[in-house]
Amino acid sequence: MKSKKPSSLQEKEGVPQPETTSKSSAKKIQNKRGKQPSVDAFLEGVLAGNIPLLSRAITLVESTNQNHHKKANQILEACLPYANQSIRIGITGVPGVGKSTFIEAFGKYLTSLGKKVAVLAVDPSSSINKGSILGDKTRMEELVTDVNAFIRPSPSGTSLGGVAQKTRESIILCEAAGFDTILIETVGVGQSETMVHSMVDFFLLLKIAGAGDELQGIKRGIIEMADAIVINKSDGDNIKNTKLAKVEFNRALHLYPAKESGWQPRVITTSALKNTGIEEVYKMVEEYITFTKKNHFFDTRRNEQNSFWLLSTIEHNLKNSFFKDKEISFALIKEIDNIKNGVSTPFSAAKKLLNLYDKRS
Ligand SMILES: Nc1nc2c(ncn2[C@@H]2O[C@H](COP(=O)(O)OP(=O)(O)O)[C@@H](O)[C@H]2O)c(=O)[nH]1
Ligand SMILES: [Mg+2]
Repeated sequence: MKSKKPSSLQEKEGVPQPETTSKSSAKKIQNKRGKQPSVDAFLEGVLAGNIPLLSRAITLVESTNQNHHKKANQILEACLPYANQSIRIGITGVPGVGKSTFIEAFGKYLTSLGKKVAVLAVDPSSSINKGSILGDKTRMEELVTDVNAFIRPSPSGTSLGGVAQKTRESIILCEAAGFDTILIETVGVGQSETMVHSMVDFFLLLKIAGAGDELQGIKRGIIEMADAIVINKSDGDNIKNTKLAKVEFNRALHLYPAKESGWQPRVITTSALKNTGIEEVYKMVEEYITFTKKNHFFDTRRNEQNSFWLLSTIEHNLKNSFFKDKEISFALIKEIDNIKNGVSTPFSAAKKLLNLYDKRS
């Protein structure tokens, strides 16, 4: 939504604005925020763990405005030397399984150990169903107010790849801001688990006990990615069922090929609501980190992930810069016509356009 009046709220253009913003409170925020800080000021703020500045840096990352992008990239680059020092944990599971409640319990446990926890999300549905973010925050009532926790809802975007890219970049900012544990929530929709898996050290699948065949309805690929299956809602009348499910999952997991990490995935029962099993999950994650650091899988995988990020960022940026170029767009339309009229082939047209792009850049 574009504002016609000039605004001192610099990150407005290219950032989806809530429709219900009250004009007077918007004015107050604008006055408070003033002009957009410089890259150096952003860096200083992020490194000092300044939450408002961290949030604004993430907003720049999420923005579709080219100027914001440029600045975001400069901030990210400057933050890189300070990133990479955290443990990144991915949490997936179908809606209603208790991810947000689990993150509240797990996050609170982590901050009680003196850790700083950032909660990010990759939720391709959240841009359509914005209400879910609000629901999540109310499930994280205590974590939201915890000074050692930072919760950021899923960025909106048209493509899952775009959403994931923004979350990846936000990880770097959060790490530079001193967050040592990054939790990334995702729903079992589309390929979002694969995306999250490509940016975390430990991948946790949340489940609830079903009736009978526990593996039914779970995509095989997700089980293969999981380093642990946590059967949640193990409380009240459900304890017996979760115990049975645990036995069955353990048996099933042994049928899967060994993981590259050498880690044997575990099954743990929890009640996020009653706060049981949470410590056990953390101890397991710690054990995994020690294990994979010792056998060098941890670093190998991070390096692989970094190469993947590098390549996908190049791809993303090249594509953007190519298609956003006005001269290219004009020439592209012409070439499409040429192909239609049999004057040119797709290959020679592509070559011509790429040559034109080369000359311009
Ligand atoms: N009994 C019980 N209910 C839970 C537990 N964890 C979550 N819930 C409930 O399950 C519902 C969905 O939880 P939520 O955290 O929003 O799930 P999400 O959609 O996966 O994020 C809520 O009503 C929670 O109170 C648990 O351990 N035990
Ligand atoms: Mg949730």
